[in-house]
Amino acid sequence: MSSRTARRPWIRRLATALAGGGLLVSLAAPALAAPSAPPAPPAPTLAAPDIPLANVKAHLSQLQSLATANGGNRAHGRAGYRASIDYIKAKLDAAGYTTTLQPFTSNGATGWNLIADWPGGDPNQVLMAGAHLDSVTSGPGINDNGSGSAAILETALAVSREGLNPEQHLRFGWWGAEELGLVGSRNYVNSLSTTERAKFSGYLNFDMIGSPNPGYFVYDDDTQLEKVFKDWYASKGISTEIETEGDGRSDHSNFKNAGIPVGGLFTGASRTKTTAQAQKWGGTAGQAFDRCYHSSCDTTSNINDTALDRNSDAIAHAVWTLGAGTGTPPPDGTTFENTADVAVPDRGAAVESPVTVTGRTGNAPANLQVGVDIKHTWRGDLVVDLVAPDGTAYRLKSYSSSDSADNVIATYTVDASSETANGTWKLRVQDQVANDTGYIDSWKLVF
Ligand code: DTR
Ligand code: CA
Ligand code: ZN
Ligand code: ZN
Repeated sequence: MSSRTARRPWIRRLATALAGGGLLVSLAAPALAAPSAPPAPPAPTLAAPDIPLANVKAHLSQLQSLATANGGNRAHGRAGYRASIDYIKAKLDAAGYTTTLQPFTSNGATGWNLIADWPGGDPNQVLMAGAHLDSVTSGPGINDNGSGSAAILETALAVSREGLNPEQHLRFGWWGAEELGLVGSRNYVNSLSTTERAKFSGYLNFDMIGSPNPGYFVYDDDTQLEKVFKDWYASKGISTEIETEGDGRSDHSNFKNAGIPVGGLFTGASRTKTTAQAQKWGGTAGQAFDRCYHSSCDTTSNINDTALDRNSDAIAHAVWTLGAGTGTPPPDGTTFENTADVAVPDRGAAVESPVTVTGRTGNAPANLQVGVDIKHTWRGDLVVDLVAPDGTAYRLKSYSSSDSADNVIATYTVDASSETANGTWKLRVQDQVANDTGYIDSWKLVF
């Protein structure tokens, strides 16, 4: 399984569901075939809550006030930017996030990125949503990019309100100095080690998502991330187009260049809406998506509420859907084995052979392979269970009065996805009928 695929447990969960979870038996010989379990339904993911437009707009009003109180903008190196960062950081600290201010210098001035981690989730599966918080010097930058900044802030606050406990680790970022050339996000990506970059399952970018004459554009850089947004919009009866302004136009480019899957949404800037686009989206053909792009009129009146509301809800949907993962790493063939012989008392108490699993993350897979080698005459006497570290027993083989063949040499498939992978697993064997004897020769777990 490619490392890229490994970053997306949600693909594997679907594949597992299609393959059918539950206990399947493939035996070396002779066949003890068990009926294959019906395909298990995909695990239901939690539905995201509605993101209240009023809350998002309240953040925009705050950002507008901060610009007005600080020279009319929130640009890199200006007081309005630092005031914007402090506003957002205070909201996140109060909501239980672990926040970090990451300073950097550009054009001789200090800027900051704000990184907010939601505690929990698999540290090896990081899903990040980001938006640049800086404006140009000519205006308050409410659509560009208060809109993206406010929408991901309110999504982060919704995660806290809901007490979401996603499988993946959620991280949010607000970037400085995007308008100077994607500077802040480049500083952040450059600060990540190769190992840290490999832990990202995706980066979602939101730069201008409330344009007054909006289009509905979806980044087409990564097909899975694109699909999450396109399917959501389709479910609302809204058609979308791919964002065609090309790479390098916003902060996702730095993540993409680092090999991280990226996605995002955009409602348009200075380009002109076509007649065809106006027919499907409404608005005014022949007019720019945002006539106040990089201008002093990019104020709170430069927002289309419907577009901002829809995109805020689409962001929450993506975070809930993509973050839910299963936290179960994909099968990689790692094997843990015990070859010590353990005698099985004739018509006696059950015996156990332990295997200690270490170094795994998250849960055991839905198709955990259990290789068993038990030397025993008239194997029908035997009952064989796999016991998880928490004591949960999974029946591998039941007693059979008619199975007179010798030895149990078999591979069983167990849906152990609800079990923590690390810990001491046991093979439990009991001989329930007198006069045939044997022993556990070896057994193993293959992840
Ligand atoms: N560079 C962004 C605006 C922008 C222009 N084209 C795109 C495409 C995708 C995202 C953003 C943009 C800015 O001025 O901040
Ligand atoms: Ca909403
Ligand atoms: Zn801009
Ligand atoms: Zn922007």
